[in-house]
Amino acid sequence: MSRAKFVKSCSKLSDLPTTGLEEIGVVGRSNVGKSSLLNFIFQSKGLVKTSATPGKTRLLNFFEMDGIYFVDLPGWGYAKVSKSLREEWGELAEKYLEKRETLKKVLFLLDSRREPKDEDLELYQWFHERGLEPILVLTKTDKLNQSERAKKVRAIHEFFGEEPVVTSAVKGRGKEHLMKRIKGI
Ligand SMILES: Nc1nc2c(ncn2[C@@H]2O[C@H](COP(=O)(O)OP(=O)(O)O)[C@@H](O)[C@H]2O)c(=O)[nH]1
Ligand SMILES: [Mg+2]
Repeated sequence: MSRAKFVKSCSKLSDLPTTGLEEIGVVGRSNVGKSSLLNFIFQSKGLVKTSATPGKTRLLNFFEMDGIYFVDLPGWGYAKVSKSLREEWGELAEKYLEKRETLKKVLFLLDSRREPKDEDLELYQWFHERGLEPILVLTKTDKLNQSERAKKVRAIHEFFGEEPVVTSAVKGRGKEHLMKRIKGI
């Protein structure tokens, strides 16, 4: 495994890298644990900034590891109704997700302590329709005990029709499973 490195932050589509490397997008609500999960995957403490710095939130942040780009996308807010979700999220993220040809998969993060909403399911289905392969990732599972965790995994499986990868950036849980899914093995 090579060391992960920061590539660039993009504020518009014309900024996107043109190297043709395949990309994995990381999506989910603000605070779900996107940046922490990336640091965990990269085995780095501070490569990905975990505090939502105003002004940074609308950027697409590119990192590279093992010849794959990982893209930390802007998070969408809490408690927004479905209709405004995409608007809130920002045009850049939406256009990127719609059109980017080198984007192959998205890690769709779900917080262990939250109930998935219909709008999450809509987005998940939209990813499938768009030909992306959404991989459900349950974050912060250190906050649940074993039986709560099993129950949560079942509930998500029922809701989305797919079992999530169980992770904890704090406990260092789930990396191997996640990397297998990312690399398609
Ligand atoms: N207990 C626990 N907290 C986490 C975990 N991952 C992230 N957090 C915390 O959740 C908050 C949001 O994390 P961050 O990675 O910045 O979320 P982002 O907004 O989706 O990028 C921070 O306070 C993190 O310390 C985890 O696996 N376990
Ligand atoms: Mg973040």
